[in-house]
Amino acid sequence: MEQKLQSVVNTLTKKKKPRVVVLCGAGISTKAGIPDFRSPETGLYSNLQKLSLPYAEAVFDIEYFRKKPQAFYTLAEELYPGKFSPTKFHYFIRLLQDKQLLKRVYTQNIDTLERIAGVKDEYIVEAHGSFATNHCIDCRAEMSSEELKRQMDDKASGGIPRCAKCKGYVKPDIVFFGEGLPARFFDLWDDDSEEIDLAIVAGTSLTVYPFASLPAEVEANAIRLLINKEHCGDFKQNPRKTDVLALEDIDEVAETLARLCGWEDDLRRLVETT
Ligand code: CNA
Repeated sequence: MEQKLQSVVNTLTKKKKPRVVVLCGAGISTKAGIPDFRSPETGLYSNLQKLSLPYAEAVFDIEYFRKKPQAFYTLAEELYPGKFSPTKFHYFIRLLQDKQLLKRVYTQNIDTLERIAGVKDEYIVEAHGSFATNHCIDCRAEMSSEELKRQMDDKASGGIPRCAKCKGYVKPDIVFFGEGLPARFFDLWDDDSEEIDLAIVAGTSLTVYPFASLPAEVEANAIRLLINKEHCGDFKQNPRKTDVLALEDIDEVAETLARLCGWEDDLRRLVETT
């Protein structure tokens, strides 16, 4: 592993002002206790029987939500931010920011753990939205997170947040299947994709588009590092000579990378004090 990571370590420590982009998914948060979608046995999709869904993805399908919002809100209860703490890998991203190497982190996650680890807004693109803001799915009126949570907790009234104006269902601004991604995602990627020295792709099965197409759009002169238990996406379909594969536990790879870069103490300090 250490030998494999050498080109990555050289880029991080020897190159002048390297530009690092992190592209990540649910796998970076499994160690925080949040299940991913597709890991066999532990993933959400294999544990959704209790929601009686016609198919697993229905829980994040906007048309299904219109008919049966209960399934999403049962899951939202489990995933709602505030219950979880960042992992070592989240702090590794923060370390990249502190060392002024981070150009951007594009995350598919809705758990906001990048923010909680101290990564600043300007560096984060929440490609699939987050729980930070909420809107009525009919009239688009905004609802504060406090009010959303209050209505979620009001089980006597059903626990499904409803719009004060039109009584439509309200949902957090998480991008469901059938909805578009935020403009910020496309705007920033247009520029960022041309200015990358190292792309760290971590904790994603690279199956949800358009996010899954990002690694293929990283220019040929950049190094791509995949940290994931499975070999997937463009790393499998169109491997490049300079690709680095770390098909191991994400937090362990983060620790190894920090050690090889001489940042072990910095990472430990962030984990212990943030
Ligand atoms: P996914 O399809 O579930 O893939 C996760 C990947 O991570 C898999 O390839 C796993 O093998 C891998 N993995 C899991 N744990 C580890 C680990 N400890 N070390 C190494 N590899 C690991 O998830 P994607 O993100 O690719 O799918 C996109 C969906 C998932 C997005 O729309 C998210 O909104 C959605 N999601 C987000 C969260 C969250 O916010 N934490 C949780 C569950 C699902």
